[in-house]
Parts: sequence; structure tokens; C-alpha cells
Amino acid sequence: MTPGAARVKVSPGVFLWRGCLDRAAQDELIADVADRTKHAPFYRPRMPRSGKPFSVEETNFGSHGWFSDESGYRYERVHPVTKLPWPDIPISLVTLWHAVGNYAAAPECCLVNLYRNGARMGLHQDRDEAALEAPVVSISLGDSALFRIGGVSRRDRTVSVTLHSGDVIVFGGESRLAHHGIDRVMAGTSPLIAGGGRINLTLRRVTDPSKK
Ligand code: MD3
Ligand code: FE
Repeated sequence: MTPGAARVKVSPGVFLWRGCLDRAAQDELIADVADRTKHAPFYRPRMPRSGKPFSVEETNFGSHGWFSDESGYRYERVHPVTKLPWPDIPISLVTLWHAVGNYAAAPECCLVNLYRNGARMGLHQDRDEAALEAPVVSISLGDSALFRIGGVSRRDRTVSVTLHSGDVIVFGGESRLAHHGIDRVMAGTSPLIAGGGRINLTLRRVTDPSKK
């Protein structure tokens, strides 16, 4: 898990480490996810108000889990189905956060997104966290995906980048409130996940460590 020299600036505040995780590290993460999803299975969040199910399936690790249903977007301490606390964040991911994040406090949420059968994620902002000065660290596993990022205004122009298995991308500073989404996942581009698909792990600080 050594973030090598290949750090690419995608847009202001956005840095991409291509091939940050080798195949062994990717396999280990998939095993970590499989262990934990036995106790905290994937579920389909629903859109606020309409209740329309997401095409992406989700679960979380850590003290805070991101969740959405008819009542809105929020962080929850327990799994919506099992009502148990979320599993712990794998140590290797906490280490990665500290290696690339340039932020003193620990991550509190690892959102796990599973993309199968044409799942996608529309352009949105992440702003349910109190700790907006903390970066967001995202790890791509499995099939390649076309990621799009714009600016703070929804009308700002966007740039697209293909994310491959093992890529790590860090969003900080002025990009923290940038609009972003996954336009499509390219089926059959990676052998990593049994049955195909893409898993994205997103590490976030939720509470502001200076307000505790
Ligand atoms: C840029 N997930 O779960 S991760 C999400 O690949 C989400 O599953 C996408 O957007 C995925 O909210 C993209 C990359 C990401 C995550 C958070 C960000 C990019 C971000 C926050 C601010 C700016
Ligand atoms: Fe997001």
C-alpha cells in the first residue's frame, strides 16, 4: 500500500494515485469487505421524499454510516436492517487515510458502494458531514468506471476520468464540495469481484474534531 510517485492532479484539490494498491492489496480488501458484509449486508438506500431505490447497493464500516431513505440523507450509528453497530474500518484503510489524506484525525465512515447491473450515481455533492475541512479518500475496486467531477456550482464545467481497480483518489480543499458522480461502469473490465461489478470504498471524517 505504498502511494508511489504517480500522483496526478485531476482538478483543483483532487489528486489521483494510479495503481496505488497492487493485486494482493486489492484481494485483501475484497476479503475484508466479504467478512464484514456477512454481518452488515448490502442494502439499497432510497431517495429522500420519493423513496425511489438507488441503483447502487451500500453498506458502511466505522462509527458512522451514511444512510438515505424517505426522511433524508444522514449518518446512522447502526445498520438499518440488523440494527447492529457497523463493523470496524479495516486497519489497512485507516493507514491509507493517514498516508494520503494529510489530516490528523481518524476517519469515522467507510461507505461501501456496490455497482452491479448498470448501476450509476448521478451528479451530487457530499455535504452531510460537519468536518468539511477533512479530505475524502476513495478507493476503486473491480470494474473500471467513468467518474465525473465539476465544481461547487452544479453549472460548472466537468471533467471525466476513468477509475481503475486499485486507484486511490483524494478530494480536499476547494474540491470538497465539488459535484461528482459515476456515469457508468464498464462491465467485464476486471476479474477482481466474483460475479463482476465495482466496489468503491469512501473514507470520510463525519464529526468536526475541533468541536468535541
Ligand atoms: C468528490 N461515490 O458515495 S467516490 C459517494 O465511486 C460517491 O462510488 C462515488 O460519490 C463512487 O458519495 C465517487 C469519490 C468521491 C467521494 C466523495 C467526494 C468524490 C468526491 C466528495 C467531494 C468531492
Ligand atoms: Fe459522493
